[in-house]
Amino acid sequence: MTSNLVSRITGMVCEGWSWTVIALSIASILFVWHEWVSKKWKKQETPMPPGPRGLPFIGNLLSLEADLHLCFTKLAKTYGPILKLQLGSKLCVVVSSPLLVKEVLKDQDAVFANRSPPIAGKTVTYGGIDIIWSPNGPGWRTMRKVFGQKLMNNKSLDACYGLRQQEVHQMIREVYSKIGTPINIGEKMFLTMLNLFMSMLWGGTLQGEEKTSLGVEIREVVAEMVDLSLKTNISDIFPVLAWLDIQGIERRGKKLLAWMDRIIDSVINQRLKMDGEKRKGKMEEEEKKDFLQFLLELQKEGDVTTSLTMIQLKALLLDIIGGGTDTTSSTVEWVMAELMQHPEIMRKTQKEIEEVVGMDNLVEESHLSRFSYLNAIVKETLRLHPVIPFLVPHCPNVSSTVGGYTIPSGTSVFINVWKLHRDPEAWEKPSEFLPERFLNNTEKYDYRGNNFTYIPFGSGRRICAGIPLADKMSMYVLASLLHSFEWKVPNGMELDLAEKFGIVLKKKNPLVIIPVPRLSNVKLYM
Ligand code: HEM
Ligand SMILES: *[C@@H]1O[C@H](CO)[C@@H](O)[C@H](O)[C@H]1NC(C)=O
Ligand SMILES: *[C@@H]1O[C@H](CO)[C@@H](O)[C@H](O)[C@H]1NC(C)=O
Ligand SMILES: *[C@@H]1O[C@H](CO)[C@@H](O)[C@H](O)[C@H]1NC(C)=O
Ligand SMILES: *[C@@H]1O[C@H](CO)[C@@H](O)[C@H](O)[C@H]1NC(C)=O
Ligand SMILES: CC(=O)N[C@H]1CO[C@H](CO)[C@@H](O)[C@@H]1O
Repeated sequence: MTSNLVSRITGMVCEGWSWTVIALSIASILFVWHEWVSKKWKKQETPMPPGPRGLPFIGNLLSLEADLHLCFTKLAKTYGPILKLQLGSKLCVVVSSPLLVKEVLKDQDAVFANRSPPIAGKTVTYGGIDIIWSPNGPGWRTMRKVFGQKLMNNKSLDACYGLRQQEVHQMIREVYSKIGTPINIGEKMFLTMLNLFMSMLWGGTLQGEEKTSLGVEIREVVAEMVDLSLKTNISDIFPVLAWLDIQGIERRGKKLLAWMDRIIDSVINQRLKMDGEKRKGKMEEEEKKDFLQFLLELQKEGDVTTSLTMIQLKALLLDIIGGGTDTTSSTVEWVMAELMQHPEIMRKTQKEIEEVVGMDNLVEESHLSRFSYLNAIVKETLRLHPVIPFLVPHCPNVSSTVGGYTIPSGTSVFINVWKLHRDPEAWEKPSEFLPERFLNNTEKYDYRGNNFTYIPFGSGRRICAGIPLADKMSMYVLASLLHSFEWKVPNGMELDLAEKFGIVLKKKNPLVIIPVPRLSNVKLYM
């Protein structure tokens, strides 16, 4: 009886328990449901950016035009300053107003300072461990630090001035030998800049025959790498298919890297051998120092905050060639093209150079800071023709919000610099070439990306790492071309400024013009 009662009571208690459990379960389900619904609502509060409707699977792939900068600008007219495009399974967002660009490159700089490297880029840079493609992390920070503090400072740059001077004089000699015949300026500048970089990187080692033959080999590899990276690549858009490597981009990239790697290895080994011999022989003298020398000395010091692995060192050398050659040579070509269209501006800058240098000398780098008009011309040229028109795409490492829209992590974010630079709200007569607008505004518009209406080198922590060198090299080469020669248009040739989109914004039709000597002292050309 008692046991019966006990069991009844425990039964009731248990029943009570089970009711509690059920009630609790219902409550928690309601709670989870509520959370889910409110999250959904929250999601609707920050929707994805607007954009053209795409087809299933391929997205907006077919609606893109070849000239992406024009296409993006047109789309921005319809969808506003932030819009999305689905390219296969890749989500891209294009941002094109100063305010939103500031949100990406300044307010949320750390989050957006990552990359989503294309397969070709990754393959030719030892798996994307270089400065350009590394994510925002310790490896990237060390390499940037070494690059910025050890290579791009005044002392290191001055130490290899002799190497630059030698190459610029060589260029003047070569142009002089072509007097009266048409020269393809873009092609000539590409070779000039490549020679300049190779000289600065490891030119201290190589002389004569060896230098020439290595130059030819590297030129071929770099040209092929550039060519490869301009290919639209199916694997990037459909990563599912990447393992097939349908276009052979990965295979070709690997072959090119192996080739380049062999060249760099042989240069480094030669340098290490030379150093050993030198230490055995005479005391080390302060001679023309190149970048390789700086980097190897840094490694010998063994400071942990600046020590690179050998593979990082090699990737850095490759970045300098890859990031510097095409950009600086295209800049020079665009400046020359604009000056050919504006003879009065050409005359005015030649007069400025003449007043500083005279007619009995060649231009030296120490003159550059006094060419304020030429400086304004380069700035205005980079405004109208920013040679990297969308920056290198940025990529958020976490889902974030820009302009009230959600940008999922892993999205490729394109900054439409081309459009910012022609925004009628920021620029008077935006499509006219008026270098004067930069003359009295040196602190307002520099290359540091402080004003989001003018960012030819980007802004924030991912800003171009080579600005001091880019500035020096393009000014030095330009001033030399303008001081030593007059330039004429070949008979029957039309000048134009049509643009062709690529990672680097190039002239659609190459600038071909004829040099005429300007200096009376022929010895200066020898
Ligand atoms: C007129 C010439 C040049 C222009 C217009 C230019 C422009 C740029 C731009 C727009 C970026 C991307 C910035 C971003 O992603 O937000 C960049 C990155 C970079 N540039 Fe340049 N550049 C030039 C010359 C050079 C030179 C001469 C070098 C090397 C000596 C160089 C080295 C680099 C490197 C290493 C990066 C990657 C930085 C990073 O991702 O952290 N650039 N450049
Ligand atoms: C994203 O980057 C930021 C800034 O570097 C960092 O604080 C954060 O931990 C990163 N988040 C993830 C998920 O990696
Ligand atoms: C490097 O030189 C330039 C001009 O020659 C000068 O404006 C700049 O302040 C110098 N930078 C440093 C860190 O000395
Ligand atoms: C940036 O330049 C624009 C003119 O183009 C000017 O109105 C604006 O005040 C500048 N912003 C800053 C922060 O200097
Ligand atoms: C720039 O300033 C100088 C004097 O400082 C003046 O003569 C010149 O007219 C100004 N140029 C422009 C475009 O404002
Ligand atoms: C659209 C696109 O992502 N294109 C990439 C395809 O791959 C090449 C190299 O193979 C990249 O450089 C392109 O950016």
